[in-house]
Amino acid sequence: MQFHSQSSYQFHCGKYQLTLNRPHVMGIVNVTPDSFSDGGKFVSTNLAVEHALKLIAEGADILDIGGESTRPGAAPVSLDEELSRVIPVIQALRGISTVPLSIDTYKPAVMRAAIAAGADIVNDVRALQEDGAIEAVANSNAGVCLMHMQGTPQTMQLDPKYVDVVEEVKHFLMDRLHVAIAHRIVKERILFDPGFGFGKSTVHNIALIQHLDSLADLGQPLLVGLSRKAVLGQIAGGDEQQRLHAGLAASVISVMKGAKIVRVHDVKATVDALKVVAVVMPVNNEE
Ligand code: 9MG
Repeated sequence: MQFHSQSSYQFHCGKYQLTLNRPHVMGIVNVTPDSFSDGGKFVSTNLAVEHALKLIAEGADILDIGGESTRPGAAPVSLDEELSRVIPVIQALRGISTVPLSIDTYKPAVMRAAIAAGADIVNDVRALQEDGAIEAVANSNAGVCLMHMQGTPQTMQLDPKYVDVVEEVKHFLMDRLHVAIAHRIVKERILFDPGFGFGKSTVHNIALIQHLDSLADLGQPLLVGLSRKAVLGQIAGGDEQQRLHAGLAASVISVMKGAKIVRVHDVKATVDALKVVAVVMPVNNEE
């Protein structure tokens, strides 16, 4: 496989300017009952922070903190419940770490509270389409990840349909970019994400991986999340816990095809794999 011609982006998020001239690893911190269960809120906050610190020690460049599952079929949680899960974790991490923090949410009230607590990036699987979401980001200096999704997590995998998935995802992301820019969110603050598994069949996901370079050519840094996703099981077999090797292959391919950030559960293994890519990957720092 050829390397996609690698441009280097400056990504402005909160008080950080990340130079994306090497692959960056975003570690996933899910503050949901199935991740850090029982023992009450205090215990789950402590366990989430402990897990976050482990990911930082393993080399995570960014942490993505989420309090509502976006898995297919997952039930939404209330605003109060989501706030009570994520805000204490962000506050605790902000006090002890300088790693850029991302909040995984589509709710404007959670965005605002998370940014006030010290989050630097809003990772929105709905690409700022909720009422008030654009304003929540525009009235801050946070970076934002605009992700494509067809449908909602409750319905998205029932029967996803596209005429041309790659062109439709590209069109959606460019459209959301223009809306964001019209609200004075400068392009240096914006990441694109094709949203693997969000309203996409195996065929759609594979087509998007194959054409990732054309998404990278849209001119915004690309974030990719394939870690432990069903498409990897459909290709390589295995349940969620058995998808590490397939996930590493997916991260390496994504970066070779131009992705700048990979969102993963398995930070140490991914960091090691991407060090190999970074060493042999030509980067054009002129852009
Ligand atoms: C929250 N979340 C789950 N999967 C994701 C993906 O692929 N990308 C982004 N940006 N967020 C995701």
